[in-house]
Amino acid sequence: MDSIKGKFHITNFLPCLVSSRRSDVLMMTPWFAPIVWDGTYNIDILNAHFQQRNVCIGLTVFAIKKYTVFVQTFIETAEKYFMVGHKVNYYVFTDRVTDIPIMELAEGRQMRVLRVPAYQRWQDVSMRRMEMLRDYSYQQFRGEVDYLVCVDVDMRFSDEVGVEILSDLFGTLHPGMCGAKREHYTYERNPQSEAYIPFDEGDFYYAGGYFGGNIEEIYKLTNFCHNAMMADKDKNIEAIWHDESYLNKYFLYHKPTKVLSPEYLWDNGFGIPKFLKRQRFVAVPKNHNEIRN
Ligand code: 2GW
Ligand code: MN
Repeated sequence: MDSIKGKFHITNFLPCLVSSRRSDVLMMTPWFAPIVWDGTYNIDILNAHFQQRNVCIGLTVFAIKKYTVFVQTFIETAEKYFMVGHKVNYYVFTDRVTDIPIMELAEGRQMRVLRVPAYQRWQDVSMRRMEMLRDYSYQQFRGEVDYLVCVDVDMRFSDEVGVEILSDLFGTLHPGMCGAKREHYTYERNPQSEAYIPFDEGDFYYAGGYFGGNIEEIYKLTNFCHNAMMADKDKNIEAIWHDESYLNKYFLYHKPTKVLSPEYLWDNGFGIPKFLKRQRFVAVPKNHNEIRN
């Protein structure tokens, strides 16, 4: 009777389990990590799960020199959309402590301003984030939060980002590179570099501006990236996309346990393709001349 529709046939499951699927996008990596898209998860189940564990989530950003101008919008929009209903610690790394606005936060949410040095070269400003994240993971984050979400500051939240993203180690598909052929990924191609990835390797191209995981995993990731950058520096090499290149190298041999779709890191300069049902975290347009000099 049930010869074709066996016990595990999809029609035997509850509608809410079956509806958590998308047929237009890749939903799982070949190593069985979920790729998080709108319509692929049940947020009520996940909220209950993480609430029960009473998790605290750390959100880290760097606002060095003129990038302090981005902090207000970043935090305001995070208050509205980031992990609402869960415990959140914002960690703002800056060299200009007095430029960071004092903001009123919802209950269960706190902000810590961490004073750090400002490197002269912008490439170093970007890359040294790895070293500082490593050091603070060990010294401070370990005792304060369960997960870290590490992002660029020139961004605003414009839709929900919740516990569906949490996993031991996660990366995000780069909005400009999803759908590109592997050989066109802008990995570092110099074999002398610690970030080198050959043309016939690599799964996805991950964005430098959005990764996370538990503290232990973020410690390992940032430690690897920083050490690789220092080894290259000794050889007078710098990878093509700085920290992003080293991050991609790390993820090649340490597969993320979850991958976030570009919903989680979008730039409206790319338009809004059909598969993109939500833009949860988008780049704030910036006047490069004014802000970077
Ligand atoms: C200054 C001049 C030029 C470039 C960056 C900066 C700068 C960056 C700065 O003066 N102050 C500062 O705090 N930053 C921090 O570095 C800030 O958190 C910013 O979001 C982050 C990355 O710089 P950003 O956002 O200007 O560069 P994007 O959006 O092109 O970043 C992508 O590529 C980078 C590597 O080149 C990183 O991998 C980054 O994560 C990517 O999103
Ligand atoms: Mn950015």
